[in-house]
Amino acid sequence: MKKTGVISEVFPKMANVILDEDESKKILCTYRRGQIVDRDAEWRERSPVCPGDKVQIHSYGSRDGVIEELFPRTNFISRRAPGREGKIMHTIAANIDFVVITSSLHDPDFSPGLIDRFLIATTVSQIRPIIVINKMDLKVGEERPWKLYEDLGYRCIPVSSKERSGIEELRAALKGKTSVFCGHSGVGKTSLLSELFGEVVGRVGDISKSTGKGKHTTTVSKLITVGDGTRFIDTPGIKEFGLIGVDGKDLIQYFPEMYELQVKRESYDHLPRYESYLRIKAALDDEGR
Ligand SMILES: Nc1nc2c(ncn2[C@@H]2O[C@H](COP(=O)(O)OP(=O)(O)OP(=O)(O)O)[C@@H](O)[C@H]2O)c(=O)[nH]1
Ligand SMILES: [Mg+2]
Repeated sequence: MKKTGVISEVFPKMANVILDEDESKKILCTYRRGQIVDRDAEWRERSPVCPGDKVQIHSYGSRDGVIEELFPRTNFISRRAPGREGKIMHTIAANIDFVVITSSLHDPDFSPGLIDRFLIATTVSQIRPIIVINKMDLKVGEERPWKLYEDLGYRCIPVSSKERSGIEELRAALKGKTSVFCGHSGVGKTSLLSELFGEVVGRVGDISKSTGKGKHTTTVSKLITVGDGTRFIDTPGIKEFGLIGVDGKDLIQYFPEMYELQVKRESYDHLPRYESYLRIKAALDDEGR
């Protein structure tokens, strides 16, 4: 029988599809790459489908099926597939309303590098970002390291999944929308999603005592439906975000506060994101060579 649905999890050569007719039903589908990918695309997809993709399937019985067609994506967020040579990309999620760039205040410490890369990627793909700062219970004094993003006009929501603070504000911001939670390992994406969802979403891991980093507990992205049209996607923590579709020489345009000064021929090396800009530029220039 033909049915439509949304991809919730992707495994090698298989994917779970949540049915549009009944969100409580999941069908494990096989797929043939040749049938669903665009062979002429400049970048080859590491996997031809991703969470959030809308598909038509042919189901056999109530549990198995095959993906027959991938519907066009309204948007998607992709990065260079890590550890792979050449133009291979990893599409993190498709058809989304928000990228929730998840960070933590401490354990691991707030780090702007990955946030800046995600902000650039959301600009490229025209998806709204929200910056979430988790683990506010670890706050020391009046520290607000995310203030620079607030000053730039980005929406920032400080939360603590442990103390359940800020959860209602975040829930209200994401109501009725599809949001993908991304960030370093150990910042508390899965913990936070379990709070928002009201049920355990997946395994939660420790922070390594020696490195202060997470241990890559979530290994497969997962889309969950809340029932009121709200959808969340949990993703594995990432170490690096290789940008696609951004040229080193145009990079400054993605840092509007610096670009504005450059256009006016004023110096901008005193601005808070300058170091981050230089690092990303060096990485892009390196790739371009
Ligand atoms: N103090 C504090 N710890 C938290 C909070 N939220 C999560 N944690 C802890 O942070 C650790 C990592 O949490 P996870 O939810 O597994 O983090 P994650 O971002 O999903 O990590 P990956 O799946 O590896 O990407 C666990 O030990 C959690 O208990 C919080 O608000 N405050
Ligand atoms: Mg996780």
